Amino acid sequence: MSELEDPSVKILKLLKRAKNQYVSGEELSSILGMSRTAIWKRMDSIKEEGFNIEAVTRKGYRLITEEDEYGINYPYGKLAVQSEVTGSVIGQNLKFFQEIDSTNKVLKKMAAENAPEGTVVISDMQSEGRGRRGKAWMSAPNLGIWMSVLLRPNLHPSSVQTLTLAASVAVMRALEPLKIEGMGIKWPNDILINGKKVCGILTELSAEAEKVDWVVLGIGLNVNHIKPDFPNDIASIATSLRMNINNCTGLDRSVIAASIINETEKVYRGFIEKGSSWIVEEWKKRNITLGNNIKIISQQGGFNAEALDITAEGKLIVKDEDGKIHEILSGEISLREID
Ligand code: BT5
Repeated sequence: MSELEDPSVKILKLLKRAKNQYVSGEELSSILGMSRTAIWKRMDSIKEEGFNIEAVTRKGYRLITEEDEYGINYPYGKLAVQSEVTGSVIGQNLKFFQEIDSTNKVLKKMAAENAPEGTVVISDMQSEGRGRRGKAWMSAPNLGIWMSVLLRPNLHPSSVQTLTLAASVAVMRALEPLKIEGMGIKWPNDILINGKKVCGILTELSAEAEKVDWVVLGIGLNVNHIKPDFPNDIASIATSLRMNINNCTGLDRSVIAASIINETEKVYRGFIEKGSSWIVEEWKKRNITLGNNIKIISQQGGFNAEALDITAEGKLIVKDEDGKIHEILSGEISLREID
């Protein structure tokens, strides 16, 4: 367990590990180095997040698991997520909201006020969730993971695109145990399932000429939506994890959010230790873009091309219909058949 970890998180981890069995106050107090009264007080903060804890004299404490309407055992919240976090940087400082305007907006403000690397902001709903160029991101309550992660990499601003690719690799790695067919990354970092968008990532940064100050990775993942949960304008282009798993009544967002946090830490470390070529390889293994005919959508108008490769910096290399090679740094592409 990390030294920085909140004692309530440590208690919850121990109670979860005991799987509905009692853990004595004495045992908790010796593991945590806290008095039994201090432990007892901490139980209140855990109960406040909706966990059902039974306390029985001479037996101790027991976590009672109850399924909600989605078949999920524990309520979505700060402690529920942190009790599944295994790394030591990302997610140690975590703010959880029931409702805010945008997790990226809140975290950018915290970054400017010196929040530490690895700070995470999650909200059950966003009233002003945003995609690129100010487009709206639909972030209804109870259904998805709307989360932002703060990094302070020692990088030149031109390397941030690789970090953007790294974020999509981390989300894919977190979702792979679900064994969903047809899932892959559309350049640079949308995750699609059979052509429909399940996850979008918005990277924002502050940098000086030579060095990045901070990067905020904003991750929006549709988890428990069924088709009628999407507004008409996106119902035909969006999907959720639940919609792609047979007989699924719902997935535990705390567990998935924590897996994304854990994989982001591993992939970020990999990037720092092994460099951008490792990220590019990890990205290529999971991409559904290279080798396809695509359409580049830009403000100057679109053109059709074949996606050939990506550079070490994450730029997309394409060949247009006249055989000319272009490198695209950012922008939008469509994977649809050329019309
Ligand atoms: C993205 O933008 O894909 C990045 C989305 C990032 C959202 C996260 S949530 C946490 C954090 N806080 C924020 O405020 N934002 C980040 P873009 O590629 O521009 O895609 C936007 C387009 O996706 C919209 O114009 C819609 O067509 C579509 N869209 C909107 N909501 C969607 C949803 N929930 N699922 C799938 N597609 C959606």
